[in-house]
Amino acid sequence: MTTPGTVPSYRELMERTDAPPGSSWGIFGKDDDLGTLNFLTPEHRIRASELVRSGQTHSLDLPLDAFPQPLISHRGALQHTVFGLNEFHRDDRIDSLFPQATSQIDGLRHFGHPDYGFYNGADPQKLVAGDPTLGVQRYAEHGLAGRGVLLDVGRYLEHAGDPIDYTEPRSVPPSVLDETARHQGVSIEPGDILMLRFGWLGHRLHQMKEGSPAANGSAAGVPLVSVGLEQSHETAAWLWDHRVALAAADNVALEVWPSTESRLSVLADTQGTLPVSSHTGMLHRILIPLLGLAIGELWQLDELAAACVADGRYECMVVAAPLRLPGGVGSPSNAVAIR
Ligand code: UVW
Repeated sequence: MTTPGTVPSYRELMERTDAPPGSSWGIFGKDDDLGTLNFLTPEHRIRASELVRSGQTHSLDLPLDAFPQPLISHRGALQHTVFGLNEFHRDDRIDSLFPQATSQIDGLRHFGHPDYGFYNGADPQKLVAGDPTLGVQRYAEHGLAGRGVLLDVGRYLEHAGDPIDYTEPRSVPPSVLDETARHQGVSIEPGDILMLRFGWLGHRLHQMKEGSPAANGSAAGVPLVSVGLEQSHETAAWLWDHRVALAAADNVALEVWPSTESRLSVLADTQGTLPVSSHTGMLHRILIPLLGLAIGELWQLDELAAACVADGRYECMVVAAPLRLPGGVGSPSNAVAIR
């Protein structure tokens, strides 16, 4: 197993001939199914625990029923039934739970690369219910706790006189992440849980409260648009070279959505063997199957951001408890920041 200090750079990954170029396959072991969570070691957890000062906690999850009209149309609203076996007892059941309908963590079977397949060459036949291969349960088993760093990109861009227009897709290049970190006086360390606040979710929730049809996104026939990370190898390099263990954001896909302006293409696109879809050009196709990056989406970061702004401290301990669902594709994140 490679230790974080000895992992190759993204440039070196791109030069690989023993595995797909740009992939981390085999770097953490030939049968690895944890990916970048390998960067989160016991030493990191101990260091993260030392960041706890006030003991104040901030939930990073939305309520499970936050979107009665789904943001992504195929991920419908859950049905929650509460029943009792007698007058003095209650039990409950959830039907139609789409684990990625609200604040979530994407596991490593969520995306494959059209030319190279799934992370570490996993057999796609095994990526079914009942088989644990690349399942999100691995994150639960490994334990997801470490140093969280918040980059408040939305606030920084506002300060820089270039505020985000949430009605447009906007690509945020890695240079803006560097500028934000510099502005906040914080650095990204190997094994970090990176949290990017664009302000998108707060805007969305506000729209929902106001009853705007745009708030229901694709469910209302309104195109879903979101600010997010630029779809480029430079972004992938930035995340990998910083040894980010998990990258989460308060938007719908971590990256900009939709991916219509993306420069990323795969051989299958250019050879015409893959129909154009909403996944064409997505950074997900590099981050998850090639790098093995754990991704968080729709994380609720506004409250945490307010606390960080108040005392100028943008690092904390983050603990997340994804479901131990064997073969799960994604999971509610169940994440909490402790400061
Ligand atoms: C999108 O495809 C928008 O994001 P995800 O499937 O990762 O939730």
